Amino acid sequence: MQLDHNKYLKRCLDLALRGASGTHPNPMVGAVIVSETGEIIGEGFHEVYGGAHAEVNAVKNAKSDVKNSTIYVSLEPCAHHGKTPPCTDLIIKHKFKRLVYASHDPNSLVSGKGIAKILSHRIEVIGPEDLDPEIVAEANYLNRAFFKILNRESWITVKIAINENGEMITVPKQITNSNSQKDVHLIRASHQAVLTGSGTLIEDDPQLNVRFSAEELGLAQIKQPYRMVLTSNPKINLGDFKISQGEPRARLITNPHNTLDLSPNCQGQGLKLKAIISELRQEGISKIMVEAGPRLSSSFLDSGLVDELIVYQNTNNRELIKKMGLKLSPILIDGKLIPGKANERDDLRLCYKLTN
Ligand code: AOF
Ligand code: ZN
Repeated sequence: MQLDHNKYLKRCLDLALRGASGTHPNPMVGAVIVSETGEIIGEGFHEVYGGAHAEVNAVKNAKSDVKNSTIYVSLEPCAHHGKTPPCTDLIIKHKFKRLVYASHDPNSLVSGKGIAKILSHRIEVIGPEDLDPEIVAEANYLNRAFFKILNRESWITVKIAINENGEMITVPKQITNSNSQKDVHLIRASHQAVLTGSGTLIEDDPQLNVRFSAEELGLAQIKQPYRMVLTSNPKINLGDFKISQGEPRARLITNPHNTLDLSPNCQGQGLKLKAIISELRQEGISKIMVEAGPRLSSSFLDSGLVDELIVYQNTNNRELIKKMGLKLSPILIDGKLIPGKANERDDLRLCYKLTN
């Protein structure tokens, strides 16, 4: 029987997304075990950093013998002894007939290493080169932050919301559509830290945490992001604001000499933001969402540090984006626009990829 690779890999990607909160800096990975007759007999995903890999969970959850079945994985199975034993050994041990995987794992501990071993055990391997480029692009897109962070860099997402006049709205409570709020909370949950400025802190008193349940967001669990306020104002006391409530404790980031100038045209400010991001990276914080007012958001955009800009717009009028004067290019995968999840009614969510 000819198996529909796209169908099972799509399922892998859906499963992988359930691990969007708490797996970082590991990738999101899903695995599906399919019998010779095309029945799904096991499913699993990487649920938490340091925990079992997707393949291990799929084998553990299998409802019948996996021998001679096909294992679909969204990412090349690992070949190293890390926090868990190599998944390639598991595939060999259980005598799978075939492995189908959608993305190469550029991690030098993994890349290509396990595939040769699997082939030497006469297990058929179908990799990205043999698959539909669209599903491969989707799998690569899912782990875009992981791929960048492997190169000792950070991933930065800036989120803004604009009203029908193209003016920026700083907090999601001002967006009428509750789907946008849910979306924002999902994005917070999938980042390690949410960063804002003191302007937003004072004006909006935001909490910047995730207040939807894991179930509501379609996640296995929620890891609350670190919350950080960037300011040059030494008088700010976080205890005066809602952000001081809850865990993990919010933190103030100031320049030691209080010379942090975040105005968009301030010369050299990009460097200061770079220094802050690189310090956070050294602490292991490498996936950061900026949810701030126009000044800090613009500073980040000017700094060249931003990987993705997400704009929520409560009208379907793309002209407004142009009015904002932003020089942006939409996310393109193999020439196709990936607009992100469209919201119900009149809210529009636009994702712009700003780095390669
Ligand atoms: C897989 N399946 O589900 C995941 C993989 O520290 P460890 O042992 O968890 O290994 C982490 C590395 O393993 C990670 O950097 C990536 O290269 C790979 N992740 N591989 O076969 C999975 N999460
Ligand atoms: Zn593994």
